[in-house]
Parts: sequence; C-alpha cells; structure tokens
Amino acid sequence: MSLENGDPRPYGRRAFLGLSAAGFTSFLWAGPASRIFAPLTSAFSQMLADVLPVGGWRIYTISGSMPVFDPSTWRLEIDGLVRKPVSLTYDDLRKLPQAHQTSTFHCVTGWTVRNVRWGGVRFEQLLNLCEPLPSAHAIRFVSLEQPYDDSLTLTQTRLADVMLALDLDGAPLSRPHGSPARVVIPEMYGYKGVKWLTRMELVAKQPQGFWQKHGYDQDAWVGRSNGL
Ligand SMILES: Nc1nc2c(c(=O)[nH]1)N[C@H]1C(S)=C(S)[C@@H](COP(=O)(O)O)O[C@H]1N2
Ligand SMILES: [Mo]
Repeated sequence: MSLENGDPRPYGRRAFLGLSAAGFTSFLWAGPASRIFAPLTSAFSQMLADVLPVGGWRIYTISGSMPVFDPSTWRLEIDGLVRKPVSLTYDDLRKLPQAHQTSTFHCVTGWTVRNVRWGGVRFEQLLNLCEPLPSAHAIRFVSLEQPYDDSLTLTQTRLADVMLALDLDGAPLSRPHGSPARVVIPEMYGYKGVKWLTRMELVAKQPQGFWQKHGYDQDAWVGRSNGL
C-alpha cells in the first residue's frame, strides 16, 4: 500500500524493529535467559533469539509487561453490533466445541515457526452466541495489553483454520504467548493475532489497529502485504 502511494518509508522488518527500538520494547521472555537479558530492545532480543533455543518463537509485547490471567475475573466480552452481547468466562469457552489444527506461524519481521499445534474455539461458535446484526462486517479484537488491538472481517474469521486459540502445543497458552486466549490466522502475519484477548467488538467498518497506525497493511496476507 505504501509503495503504491509512493511513500518512501521502509515498512517491514527494518521499520518494525526501528519502531520497537524507539519505544515499543519487545522483550525476550521465553527462556531462562530472559531473566538476565530483559529488558532489551527488540532488535537486540531478535539477535539473541537467533542464537537462543526458544523454539523459534520471539515473545512480543508493546508495553514491556504482560497481563496476568486470573480465571476468577477474566472475561471475554463480545459486544457492539450484536443482538445478544455476551460475557464469557474461561470455563464457558472451554465448554464450547474445541477445534484443533497444525499450522505455520509467520511474523512480518521474518521469522517463522512451523508445525504449531493450536487448540481452541472457532469463531463460528462465538458468532452463534452473540448473533451479529446485518450491519456487522468485522470484529475488532482488544487486548488486555493496552493499546494493542487489531481486526478481521467476519469473512476472514470464517476461514477454515482461523480460531481463538486457548492451547499451544498441547498445553494452555502460557502468559508470554497471550494467556488465556489469542487470535490465530495462519494466512496472515502474526501482528493480526491479538494476544491476551479480552474483548471482541462487532463493527461495521474495520478500524485502524495498532500496527496499521504505524503503516502496516490491514490485510496482512503472508507474502502479499507490505510486510515484505
Ligand atoms: N497484545 C499483543 N499481541 C500481539 C503482539 C503484541 O505485542 N501485543 N505482537 C504480535 C506480533 S507482531 C506477533 S509476531 C505475535 C508474536 O507472538 P508470540 O509473542 O507468542 O511469539 O504476537 C502478536 N500479538
Ligand atoms: Mo510480528
């Protein structure tokens, strides 16, 4: 998008890391080494990640802190353009039909994790509960980590391998990976996958999400968006 507009700013890996270094600090929390090395700038943690055994994942936050999941207070609010706003507990989500898949994860900065095993709930289940109004066109996903948000069209949430993940590689999501719930859309870059999800707002028009405000494409198709 930026290239078509003749905008010379270098989006993609360099700009992403540049923004992080400028203030959106990304920490490497995954391994024991994180206790020693955090806080670090994103660029440096990325270098370390290339040599440390963290299973291919780089743990990203925009705030440098990670929300804590408390099952007694956590809720997933589904509201906006719906007939029935709902407020779901973690148990409520677990009682819905659970789906499983293995897919590849791509971050726009260039790293990939293959054969990720996700478990969780298809969005169809959640849409059945809240009954979107005809005017609803997209879902805005809001993180407990403010101000991180992003959105998908309803059509995108109905792709066969898109889900609200609760499990990663056979275990409930860990805190660094976004416990208790994160959005998964393997066809798009990882920034569309909001971690520490707490709210789904049904909207008529897709708003600019956190990374869109910094120049990244709304549709983050792997290999086709301006991340390259
Ligand atoms: N709340 C929140 N969600 C987020 C991010 C973030 O910084 N904060 N980073 C996104 C990006 S750019 C990527 S690549 C993935 C990284 O997932 P991981 O931290 O589990 O490796 O989370 C996505 N979801
Ligand atoms: Mo990313």
